[in-house]
Amino acid sequence: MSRFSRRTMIGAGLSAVAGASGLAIAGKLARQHGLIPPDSGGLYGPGETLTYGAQRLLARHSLAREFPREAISAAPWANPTDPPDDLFKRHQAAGFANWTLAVDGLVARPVSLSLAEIKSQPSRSHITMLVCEEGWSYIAEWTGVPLSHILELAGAKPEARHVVYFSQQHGWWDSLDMDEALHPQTLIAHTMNGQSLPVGHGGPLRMRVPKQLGYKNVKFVARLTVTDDIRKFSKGLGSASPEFGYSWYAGI
Ligand SMILES: Nc1nc2c(c(=O)[nH]1)N[C@H]1C(S)=C(S)[C@@H](COP(=O)(O)O)O[C@H]1N2
Ligand SMILES: [Mo]
Repeated sequence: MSRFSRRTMIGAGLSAVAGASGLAIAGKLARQHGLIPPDSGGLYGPGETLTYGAQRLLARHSLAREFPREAISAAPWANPTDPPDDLFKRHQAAGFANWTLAVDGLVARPVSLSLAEIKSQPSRSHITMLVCEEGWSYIAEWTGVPLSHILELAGAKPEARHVVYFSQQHGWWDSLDMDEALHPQTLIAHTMNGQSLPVGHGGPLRMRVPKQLGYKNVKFVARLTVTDDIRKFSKGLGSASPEFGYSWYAGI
């Protein structure tokens, strides 16, 4: 049986058993295939497992829709964020010349890359929609370094299971599984519509993961940690978002 039809069957199986004999069985099937999201406990846990499991089996290698240049939103409105702290303001005043992206954890070569070094890496662009769960969305051209390239540069180890990313803004962090981290459209974005990424949209560096909702697209990213144990971060839910009731997996 081909990989694809096998996946389709497992995915269809997940949805079917969810309806027929309850979420417990779907959860068991998902577990057998290693498809348990970090926020699988609690009231919404079985539903989270089902969504994540079915999506990862059926759609893991699909691309987010890319749009023609004419579709770029004229004046994208930046979602409000808390006012930046003093350290951020100092970086901003220095034109982010001293901004660094640290890469550590399960890597052969921990690195700390300056913004200039990031900008000199091979880049990729895509015109995609940023989708906020609260309804406001916009289309922009994003340019950045594929996260896969950064992981290769640092030498992510084979036992890596998640990439955790931290904002310089207190309280904002999230994670991706390795499939999503290595997805060709997942970028550490430094440029938006051909200009340095504005602070309002997360400059100087943000995670741009078009296959997930807006909140996974963390702004002001300063550190990446590669791990085989996502549960040891904070409350063990894989991100700050589930601590506030949002799903860890926010695939679209
Ligand atoms: N550090 C940080 N990252 C963040 C946020 C934030 O408040 N702080 N908001 C998130 C949410 S909820 C959304 S929808 C998008 C909004 O991105 P935009 O301002 O480019 O529209 O950024 C996400 N990343
Ligand atoms: Mo959002």
